[in-house]
Amino acid sequence: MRTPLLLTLLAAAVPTLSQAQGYQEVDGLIAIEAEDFASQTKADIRRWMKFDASTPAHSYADADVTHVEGASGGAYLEILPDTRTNHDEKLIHGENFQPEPGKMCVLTYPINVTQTGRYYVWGRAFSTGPEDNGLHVGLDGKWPESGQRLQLCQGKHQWTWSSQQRRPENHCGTPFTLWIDIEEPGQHTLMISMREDGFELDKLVLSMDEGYTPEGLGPEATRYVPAELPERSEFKEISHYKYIWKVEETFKADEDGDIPFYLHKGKNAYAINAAKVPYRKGFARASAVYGKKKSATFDLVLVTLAEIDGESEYRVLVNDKVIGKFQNPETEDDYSEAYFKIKDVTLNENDVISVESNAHTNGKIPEGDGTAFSRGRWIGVVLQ
Ligand SMILES: [Ca+2]
Ligand SMILES: [Ca+2]
Ligand SMILES: [Ca+2]
Ligand SMILES: [Ca+2]
Repeated sequence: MRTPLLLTLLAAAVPTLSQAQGYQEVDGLIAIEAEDFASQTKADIRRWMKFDASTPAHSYADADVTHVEGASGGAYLEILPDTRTNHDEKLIHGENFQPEPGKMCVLTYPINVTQTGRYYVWGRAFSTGPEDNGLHVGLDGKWPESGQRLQLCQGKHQWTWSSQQRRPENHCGTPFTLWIDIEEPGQHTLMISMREDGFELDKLVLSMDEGYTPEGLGPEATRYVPAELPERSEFKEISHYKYIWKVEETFKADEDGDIPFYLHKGKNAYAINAAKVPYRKGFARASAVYGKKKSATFDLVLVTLAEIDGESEYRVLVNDKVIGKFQNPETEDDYSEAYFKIKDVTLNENDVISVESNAHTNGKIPEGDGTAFSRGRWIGVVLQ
């Protein structure tokens, strides 16, 4: 029986990939959209929140407006609420300030690297005050000193790149002083965590090149994009099976009969050469042996190819006894698969399953002095 149209459409849909695809190092560089993180934890006191053009106004403490304009990918993150925006507001460790990395607002990003070594970490941030410009960076659950206290001093009130570490002797940091060392190739987890609330992060760049400074929106995110997977090209509407017996692999065409099958290689189908007039009268046959298997009961599905030239007939036999007769439907889609199910077929060891088909013309397609013939094509038998 043909699967209803709706099911056919559903079956053709390809499931989408999960959102968190991860990032790939390309020529010593990894670029990450901050808002496309894989996970956020330790977010009960402060939280990274995503802002884009569709974000409604929020009701958390905050000293500045949103800065979607100029954000890479049209989105960024901010840690809210922001209750320390200047030196007059109380500094509360573990609430609006967190000197220790990995304690608050921890985000993860899966990254894959082929090149090992030192990666300078750049953040693209928007700072509007002295207390919204610190961040910690870690790797694989560890927070090395070299990744702590990313600091932005210059470039206030605009999206600005920084790879500067805040140090006791230099609060504003100096360029190229914040980095992560990656010692093993392969999969890692980049992590960031809060130092100061109100921090706004748009993008991260990890670069092995010490002379490299991102500009503007920075390089395009180096997302890991997996290769296309092949979709199934035959037995398309078979939703489940125990065995698929393809003609070429399993069915032996009968060589003693008057009408032989040949293998139509392009379609992996058995077919009758209906160009030969004697082959237009009668059935060709091919058989398969169930083999040394336990007796079992299946739904058997014969899979044929419908043809525009005619509606071939089919017969399915077990040990020479006919158990099903079918005729292809009319079609305008040449070689589209048709499915004929016989329920509850019990097969025993060494039973012989045969399929027969014939050539047929529906008189619609002119050819030479007459009309074209379908070739009784079929591609196999499915046992469910
Ligand atoms: Ca804000
Ligand atoms: Ca703050
Ligand atoms: Ca802010
Ligand atoms: Ca962004």
